[in-house]
Amino acid sequence: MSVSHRCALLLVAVALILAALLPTSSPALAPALEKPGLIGKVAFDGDKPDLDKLTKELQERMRVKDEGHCLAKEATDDEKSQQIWKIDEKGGVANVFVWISPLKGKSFHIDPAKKTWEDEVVIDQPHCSFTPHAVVAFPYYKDQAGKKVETKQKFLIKNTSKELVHNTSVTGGPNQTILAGGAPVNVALDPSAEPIYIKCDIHNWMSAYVLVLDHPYAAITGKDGTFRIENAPVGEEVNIFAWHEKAGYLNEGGAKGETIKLEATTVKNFKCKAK
Ligand SMILES: [Cu+2]
Repeated sequence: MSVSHRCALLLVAVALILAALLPTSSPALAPALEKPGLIGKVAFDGDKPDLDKLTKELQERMRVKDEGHCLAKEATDDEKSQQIWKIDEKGGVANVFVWISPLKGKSFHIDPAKKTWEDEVVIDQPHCSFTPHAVVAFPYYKDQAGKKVETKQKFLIKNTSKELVHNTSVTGGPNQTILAGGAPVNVALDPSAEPIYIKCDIHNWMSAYVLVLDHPYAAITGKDGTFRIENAPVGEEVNIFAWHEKAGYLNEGGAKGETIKLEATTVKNFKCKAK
């Protein structure tokens, strides 16, 4: 074989290897993946809501109720902005819950050695917004014998404000006044089909959401709209859900979920429209 033939064969081989390595879905939409898992992005689709108007309306309510604390210099811009829509300049939608569930009659095998969950999930109210606005809790799961196993994860709602009193009301959970710097409320909830609404009865614009699951396969989109669920059960068919507090379900099938098969790396993107 001539040198030029060998070079040509080598080039073809390199091209084939590169083609095999490149993912078929759009990699630009997905965050970097350290371990195998489920990744993707939620992107806004259509005309964006008037976020400045929503923020102005919120700040007016804050000003009337308690300007000094709610609009304090120390409060972050995020706390002083409308909480419903967090959309970045590239259309990434934050605070979207993405999770999976086993198909009917099946269950996930949870391996505590592959721990991805936090020991403590905390929502604070340092001024007049809950922060963070959206969290996932994983209080317990069932082992292969069907026995309930506590993860010992704590879900706390606290009030580190200097002077504000908040009344934390969790749908189906505690409804409790927390004084400034007071003892955190320990929230124990059972797994729910969709995120649970949390509000403050004193500042009635304050809202947050918690999704409670009996497995750890859930994520909340970050500022750029991307999410990552690590250690999801590869090879299994599952139902996937994506849910935004205003737009509702973004997946096909709505509350029933959208069935997908999990590969070693699965890219699943969603579009989100204003309602
Ligand atoms: Cu409050």
